[in-house]
Amino acid sequence: MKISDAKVIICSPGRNFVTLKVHTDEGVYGLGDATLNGMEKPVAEYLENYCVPSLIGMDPRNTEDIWNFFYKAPYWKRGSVAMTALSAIDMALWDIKGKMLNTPLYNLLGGKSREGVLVYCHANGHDTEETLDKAAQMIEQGFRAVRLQSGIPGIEHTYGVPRGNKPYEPAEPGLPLTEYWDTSKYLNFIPSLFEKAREAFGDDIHLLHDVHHRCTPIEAARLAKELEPFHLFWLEDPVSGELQEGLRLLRSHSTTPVAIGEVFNSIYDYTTLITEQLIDYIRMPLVHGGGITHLLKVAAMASVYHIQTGFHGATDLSPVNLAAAVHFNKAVNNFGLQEYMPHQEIVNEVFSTSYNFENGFLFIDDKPGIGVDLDEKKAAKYPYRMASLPVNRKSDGTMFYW
Ligand code: KDG
Ligand code: MG
Repeated sequence: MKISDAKVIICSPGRNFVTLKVHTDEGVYGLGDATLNGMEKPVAEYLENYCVPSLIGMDPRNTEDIWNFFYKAPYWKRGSVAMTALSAIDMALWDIKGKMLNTPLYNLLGGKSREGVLVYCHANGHDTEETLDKAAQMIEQGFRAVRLQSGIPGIEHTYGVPRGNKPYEPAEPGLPLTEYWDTSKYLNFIPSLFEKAREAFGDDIHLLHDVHHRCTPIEAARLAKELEPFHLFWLEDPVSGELQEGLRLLRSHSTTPVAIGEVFNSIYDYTTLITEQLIDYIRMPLVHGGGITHLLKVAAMASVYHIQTGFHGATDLSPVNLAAAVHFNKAVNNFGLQEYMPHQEIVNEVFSTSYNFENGFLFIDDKPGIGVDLDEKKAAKYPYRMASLPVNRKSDGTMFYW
């Protein structure tokens, strides 16, 4: 069996998605998500100009060797662009494997550890009242875990809170906008949001919060400590995780669980965090972290240290990634929680999916492989539109971290 062709499809039903479609000489094809928000074209170029020429002629069943061909063998390795491209290749090959063996992906990863995958949704409001109203609506819809993000008094616009009544979308058309940030205003406000949320929703609902890497280690330690009475399911990206040792400070001050790594792309980003048990959940998603082959290894290493999966799953990751993540989480023993924000309705015109939400959980059907398809004619109706994530400056103008 040989790979006969591989095509990169970029479409923009409501937002940009990059999909790799790998064809074989036996007529079976597989899909992989290659979407990297704001950097869609570089991934597409990397795939088309570097990966696809080598991929053609390879035996798609050799997922391990092909993964290492694109990771270990190149002199220049890693980075978000290259790893997203590799993730897409890997996902597409596992999709083909499932279709060839006529079995859903989760069966190839160890079978069922559970039927449904617990998910969390987003409640994003301009202020406390709106955030809690949205959380109440989500709980009404059946969600058992809700992430709360709110506008901060004194900060003009807070990342992740939709402008006006637009749907959630952190990338804006064109070049990056500048947003301004004030950590002390943020730190003074957030504990009160969670205090009110616990008063409103009681103790049974899981509450989460994303810091988006905005704190220094000592600021993050203060926040995690002040949030302790409200028993968060996790505090996400409290610091920039690239300084893994920075997490030691937070850990020594607080028992608030920590999730890190949606911007990571290798097991080597996690070694200190995992082996020193400085985190509780790995956020690195299949689409940016080297696909199923690599995440199986990261999850296995994490499980030795009692750390669970908590994959990134915002709407800028395509339905192909989400479906693959549900299979993965259904299978691995150390699944923790999956992020789930339903895509806009228009996305379903292009992608037909295999998962459904019920009572706080995502379920996946038993279609072979990943179970998602893409209608190329419909995709062509929605051409790529340039959009970028914002950049951040402190209120005095200093360029700031993501
Ligand atoms: O493209 C970036 C977004 O996916 C990200 O900022 C959303 O932080 C996010 C999250 O946790 O979903
Ligand atoms: Mg995040």
